[in-house]
Amino acid sequence: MSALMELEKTWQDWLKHNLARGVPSNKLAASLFEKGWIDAAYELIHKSNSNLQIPYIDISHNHIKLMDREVSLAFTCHKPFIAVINNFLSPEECQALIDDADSKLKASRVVNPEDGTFVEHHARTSTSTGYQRGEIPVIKNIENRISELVHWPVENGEGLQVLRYEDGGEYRPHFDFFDPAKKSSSVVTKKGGQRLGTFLMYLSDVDAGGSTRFPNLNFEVRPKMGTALYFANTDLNGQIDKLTLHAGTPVTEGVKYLATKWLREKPYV
Ligand SMILES: O=C(O)CCC(=O)C(=O)O
Repeated sequence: MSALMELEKTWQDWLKHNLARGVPSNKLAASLFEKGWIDAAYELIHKSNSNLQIPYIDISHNHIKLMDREVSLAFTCHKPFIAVINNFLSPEECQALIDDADSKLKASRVVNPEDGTFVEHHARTSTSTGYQRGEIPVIKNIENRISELVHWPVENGEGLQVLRYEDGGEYRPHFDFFDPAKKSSSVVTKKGGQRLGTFLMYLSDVDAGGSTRFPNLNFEVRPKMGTALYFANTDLNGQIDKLTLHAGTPVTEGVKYLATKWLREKPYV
């Protein structure tokens, strides 16, 4: 059953007209979404390959067969777009990332909103290490898998980061997008443009604490080895979405390992 075909003829004509004049499908989908035609909005996005300006996950099925792995959607939210993806990484991949990262970890840093430099900050008390894209085979495979799932080029991804949070370690509420109102925005978007999406992968089970919490949405995702969490930092129109405020809550028992991948608007070179 096609939700797009169910639209009234005037809307179907409106869509045809705007697609023909090159309006990006995500912007047209935003209008359908505002009308409450959510299935039609997603169908339009899924059917548009070339004129989409945002990453997307095909949520039309609960299980998704990727080239090298079958994953499943455990949770989705429409605004902002959020998906929890089970079975994204194998236990061996999680362990390989942990083993490689462990000896390289240093205090994590955040972007200084004043000048765009990276600085240590009490709001982010983990240790971490960053990789070049494709730096080791396991990362290359994971980057290809992310790219296939979110329909976004590998080249638009920042290098993967692996983080370790020990007892009390946290990342206080923050946004991942670059706020155009902040001074640093022009510096940090020079390479790659806006951070459109965040892809988090939990590499370990954690006994207590360490969830990823969205305070403006009143829910949190608990860490589970191999599970991934994706959220769009911008809405369908490409505008930053403040509902994406999120935090890594303090780990209170155990150790949390996480891999983070940020997806940019343009190639990140
Ligand atoms: O640790 C978490 O669960 C959240 C990590 C995070 O917010 C980030 O890397 O941007």
